[in-house]
Amino acid sequence: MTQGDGMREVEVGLGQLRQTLRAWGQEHLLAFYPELSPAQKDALTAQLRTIDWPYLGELTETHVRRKPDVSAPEPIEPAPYYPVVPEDPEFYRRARERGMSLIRQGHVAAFAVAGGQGTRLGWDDPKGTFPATPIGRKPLFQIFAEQLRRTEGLYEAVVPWYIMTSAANHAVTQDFFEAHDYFGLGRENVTLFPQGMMPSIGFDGRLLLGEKCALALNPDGHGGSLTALAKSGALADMARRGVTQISYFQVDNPNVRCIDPLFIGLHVGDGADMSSKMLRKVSPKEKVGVFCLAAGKPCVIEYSDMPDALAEAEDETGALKFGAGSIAIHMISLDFARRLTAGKGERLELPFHRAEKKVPHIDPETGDCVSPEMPNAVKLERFIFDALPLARHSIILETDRVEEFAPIKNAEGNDSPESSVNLQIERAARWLEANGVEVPYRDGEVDAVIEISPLTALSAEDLGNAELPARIEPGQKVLL
Ligand code: UD2
Repeated sequence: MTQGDGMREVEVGLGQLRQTLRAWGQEHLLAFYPELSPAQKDALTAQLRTIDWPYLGELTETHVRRKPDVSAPEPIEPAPYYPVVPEDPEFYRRARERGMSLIRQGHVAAFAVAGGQGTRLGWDDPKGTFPATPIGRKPLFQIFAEQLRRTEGLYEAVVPWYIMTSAANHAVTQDFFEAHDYFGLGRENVTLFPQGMMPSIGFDGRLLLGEKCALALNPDGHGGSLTALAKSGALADMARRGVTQISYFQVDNPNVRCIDPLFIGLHVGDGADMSSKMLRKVSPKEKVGVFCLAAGKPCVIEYSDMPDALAEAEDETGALKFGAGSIAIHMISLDFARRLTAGKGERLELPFHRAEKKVPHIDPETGDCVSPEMPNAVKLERFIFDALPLARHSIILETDRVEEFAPIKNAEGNDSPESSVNLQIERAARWLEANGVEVPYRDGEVDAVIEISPLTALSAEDLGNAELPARIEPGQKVLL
């Protein structure tokens, strides 16, 4: 093919593209085309050609021009769950054994979603690199990696780890793992892949240019992780390794038990497709989704969509009626993930949620960079918990807040680095006390700074194998 032919082909292609854009009211996206370099022209047209315009047009109608209906489904009831204190300890013991056996046979993989933008925390690097522990200041990724290393040692099995990043943080995350030699897990057992992106849509239905040669995009939500697992080849890799169960968690919670034999055992024993951990909400307004049964099907209603009347309703004991908070920890069977993603690509049947955001963009008339002070666009995201109603069976396991939930989301106050450190110390103190170690308290708070490495213990029970002091002195710093 001569250069001239090639050029003509590009121009013809461009004419068609322009027509398509015009038909969808998006011709402004080519406003700066004439002034772009050849490489930029290619990049922009390639990006625009990947868009499924009829689908996006439909979403714009239902989610941007109109607001999707987020009223609570009816009839709605609280979802049943396995309590943290077992009614039948023998049942839990057998479940734990089952979980342990699955880990030992290499049937369990870990999966962290780490594609979020971490804006609230004010940490520009990937959230997983945030120094989270009280003394060692270990990054979140290292905490999870060390948990997996200890699990692998205890069970003499590999636990492959999959990490979903986003276009914005993939390269930095990859470099971080390289620089730390994959924290000793073996690079062949750690797979990083970026999640999908969605165009951010202006309130008038027009897409925004992030640069003159590129759309403004946003990550497609952790619900996009199912598609990303499939597209990246991670599901196929799991199948090749004999993995049958995926242990899903968020990057922001240093106390998460990445691999929990009891949870795995209950989920598999009940033949569940997808299961969840929950804890009792501390207040009606706590920012966690709530597990419900909607017309008999399990679902999570996100905190922002929960009507006050339901959030505040009490049961006959005076406890919150809808008090089962989701802490975004799930078991997902590989079969279920494959079923949901088979042949569907972007049309995964999880709904999109609308979030109104301030999206910086290029003004198509003036070419100026605009940083809006008020929300100007809709970001569309999918949530992983919307897969729950699609599961043929699903269980919920209650857990203990101190044991498993110390999230880092905000720069200060609730769910901040400081509140997380306090919870990590409280948990470490509990584990020590469970093993007969005396821990000092002042005004009801642990009067020491204690950190237990995941390489030392994964639970109070596991800590029993370590060499421990008889007591901790007031004000002491203890790193075990
Ligand atoms: C999430 C849950 C909330 C509760 C809480 C517990 C949602 C919508 N809400 O609230 O119900 O369970 O967590 O801590 O999930 N992420 C991606 N890609 C994305 C978006 C997010 O990987 O496109 C990851 C992100 O890196 C983080 C996690 O998902 O690990 C949570 O995201 P979030 O901070 O947006 O959710 P949050 O804290 O409002």
